[in-house]
Order: sequence, then C-alpha cells, then structure tokens
Amino acid sequence: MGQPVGRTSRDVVEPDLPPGQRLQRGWPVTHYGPVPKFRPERWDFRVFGATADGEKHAWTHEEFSALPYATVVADLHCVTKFSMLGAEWGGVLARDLTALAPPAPNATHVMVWAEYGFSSNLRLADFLSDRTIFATHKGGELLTAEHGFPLRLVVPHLYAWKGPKWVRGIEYMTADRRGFWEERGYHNIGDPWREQRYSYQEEPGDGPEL
Ligand SMILES: Nc1nc2c(c(=O)[nH]1)N[C@H]1C(S)=C(S)[C@@H](COP(=O)(O)O)O[C@H]1N2
Ligand SMILES: [Mo]
Repeated sequence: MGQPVGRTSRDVVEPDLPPGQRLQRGWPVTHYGPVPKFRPERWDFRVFGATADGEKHAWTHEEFSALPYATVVADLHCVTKFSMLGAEWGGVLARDLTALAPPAPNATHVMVWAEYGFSSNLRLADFLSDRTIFATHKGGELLTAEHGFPLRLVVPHLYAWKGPKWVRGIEYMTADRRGFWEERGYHNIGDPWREQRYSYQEEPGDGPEL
C-alpha cells in the first residue's frame, strides 16, 4: 500500500492489518476439538462431488507428497481479532490440485473437509484464487500437529477459519452449503477487509438461508 500524503519518516508505520485486527507476536493455536493423530497408512486426500469426470479422486499420503511444491507468503487473520503477518506457507496450490481433478462446469462452491467432520465452504473463485494453498510447511519447516500437520488449507484473503487444519478433501458443489462455523454464527464469505465476521452481517446473496 502506498504511503499517505504527509506521512514523515518519523511516523510509526503500522503493518497492513484489516479493520479491527491487532498484531499477534508468536503463533497461537486456535481450533475447536482435539488434535487428530496422523496415521499415514490411513490418510488419504479425496476430491469428490461435482467433478468434471463424475469420478472420485484420491491420493495416498505418499502420492500427495509428490505433487508440485509451491510457496505463498500470506497473513492469517483470526476472527477473534488477532493477525499473524508474513508467514511463508509451502505446499500444493489449490489451482494445481484442481487441475488434476477439475470441477464440473456447473460447480460453484467447494466444501473443504477436515478430520472429525470439520468443514468450511468457499466460493469456487475464492478457492481457486492464485494464492490458496494446501500447506504442509510453514517457514520451511513441516507443520506441527497442533497447526494442522500433515495438511491445512490457507486462503490468504479470507478469515482463517476458512482454512481447515487436518484437511482431508474437497467436495465440489453445484449450490452453496454452510460449513461448520458458517452454520454457527460466522459469515458465509468471511472477507476480513470488509469485516465480514458474523452471519447477521450477511446481505442477500452472501449465503444460503440460515
Ligand atoms: N480443523 C480445524 N481447522 C481450523 C479450525 C478448527 O476449529 N478446526 N479453526 C480455524 C481458526 S478459527 C483459525 S484462527 C486457524 C488457526 O490456526 P492456527 O491454530 O495454526 O493458528 O485455524 C482454522 N482451522
Ligand atoms: Mo480463528
């Protein structure tokens, strides 16, 4: 972002925080429920629902680990108002994964599924943003269990609950459906720059009836 006219070098330059957010030093752990145990032999990543070929697709952990690796520098904005800035995430871009198992032409939304049935819904365009990444690494190191090992989604331009930790698959949908937090009072879209925190702020067209 450009510097406002009149700012001098002595002014404290605040980092680029969305409205109502404050900077968090360190990296807190935030989630609902227990941390799942990773069992590589039982783990798979599935793409199902409205796929282009009508088939389900699945990758073992070994196969998933061989997919093209990319990095994205992105911030994490928790709806409870802390933000972590400038993390480098490494993993598989949502776009690259989707190219291997594309959606049907009439797919409009994605449900992202994680362990224990946790889910979050996204518009297909948000999911396919060029910086959405299924992260295995942060800062060049493997994720820790509490931060989502072996895989978490990061959607840089939305609140962090839109990025499930311990993600296990995606479901292409031909109509929108609410995920776990979106059913429980959080905004269906979740854009931090528009401060879309709660479902009562939704406008017609932002999401399915509650
Ligand atoms: N599976 C799962 N993923 C989740 C959550 C959750 O409750 N379950 N919480 C989300 C929320 S609200 C936030 S802020 C981030 C926190 O990620 P962190 O613990 O790595 O900081 O994870 C997101 N992913
Ligand atoms: Mo959060």
